[in-house]
Amino acid sequence: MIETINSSQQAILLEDKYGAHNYHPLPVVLCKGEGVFVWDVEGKRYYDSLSAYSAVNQGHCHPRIINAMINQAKELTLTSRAFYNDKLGLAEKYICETFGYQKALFMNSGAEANETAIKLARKWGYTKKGIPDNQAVIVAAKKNFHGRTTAIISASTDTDSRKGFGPFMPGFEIIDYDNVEALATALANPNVCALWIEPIQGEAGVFVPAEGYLKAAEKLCRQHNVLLMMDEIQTGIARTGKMLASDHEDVRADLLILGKALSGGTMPVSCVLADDDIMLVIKPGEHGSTFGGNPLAAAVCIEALQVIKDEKLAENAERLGIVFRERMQALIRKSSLITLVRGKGLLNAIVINDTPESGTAWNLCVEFMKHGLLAKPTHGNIIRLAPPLVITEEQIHECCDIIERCVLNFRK
Ligand code: IF1
Repeated sequence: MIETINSSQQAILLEDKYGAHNYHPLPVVLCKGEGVFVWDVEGKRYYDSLSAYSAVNQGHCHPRIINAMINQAKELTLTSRAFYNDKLGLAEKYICETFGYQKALFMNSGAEANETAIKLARKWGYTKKGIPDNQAVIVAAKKNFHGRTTAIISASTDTDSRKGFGPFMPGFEIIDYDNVEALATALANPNVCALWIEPIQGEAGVFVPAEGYLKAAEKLCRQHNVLLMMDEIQTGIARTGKMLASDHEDVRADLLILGKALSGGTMPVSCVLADDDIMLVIKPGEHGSTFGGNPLAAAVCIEALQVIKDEKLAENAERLGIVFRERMQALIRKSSLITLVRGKGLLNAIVINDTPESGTAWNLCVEFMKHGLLAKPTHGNIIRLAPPLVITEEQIHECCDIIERCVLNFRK
């Protein structure tokens, strides 16, 4: 007989007993989501200010996306790519036209999309740039986050992501982020096939590079015949106030990597976009996955992107991001607990005036939770604040009121 969860404590105990301990969640057990709100098992409502790390940009359980999912699920969910299906081509066309590329390769998780991009870049390096076999180098940035597979963590500089998981994959050179000189030096190596960066480093703590960095990176890539691989899995799909964070500098990646909100947080859908001269280096049978490009994901992806456009969520993120940062700047003037706020659109972070090890950011997030707002620290003393993009101005002020009340009343 299947048990039902009757209390948060019961759910936590079950996970502790039967689940891997690979996370340390805030002590809240959610059972319902709708728009900007989530509810715990006891019926308490919270503002979701994390959006599952920008996977729920369209809001929890968006009716149009859920209906698209239900309708397709009743027809056909999975064929494998051994056969065609009647939805994938529509999704490939839709996403190519949305972002301005010739080809799309659908996968599932963001990590899989990054792995796909690595393989595309390397194969392009060997077959088009003439890099000697197995000598291809991909340049990545310190403090990057691109996923948790063993190849991806081979390019990570984060101890928690790497410790105990070696040996690591060769072929990555790590340089300072937001440093054009370091870029110029690294990309001059003729064996470099790609530069792999996030337009804003999310997990590192919402690090926004200096104005012009992305444009300089694009220029240096063109100059050295290096592919620009842009990981927009967290920053894309309207999160930063434009359809892509790259759009703020009018930068066009050679390999555009998307995930998370591609499905509105309903199921794993990711995608790599590129033009023919890059995408077609992978031949039939050389790459793929069981669920990659399944008809359910295809139908959901089209609707999830259409909602972003129809509801003008990028414009809303741009406008309310300014409101949010102005409120936080005002709070900084009133409290020494927060040292700064940074971000673009509705991808923001506040930096807490205490050491990462102090636990202050965590304790502040627990206070937020008690007052009806869910957020979680990233890297110790930085709290990311990223609500669903459907949030209204009145609701963003309510969130800021909660943050302000907790900060001004916080006692260590
Ligand atoms: C976790 C972090 C965020 C991403 C970027 C690729 C991926 C992610 C820019 C991989 C995924 C998620 C993973 C999730 C928590 C969250 C996260 F804290 F891990 F680092 F957002 F910052 N590129 N980020 O942000 O996509 O394979 O997960 O679909 O691992 O705990 P994925």
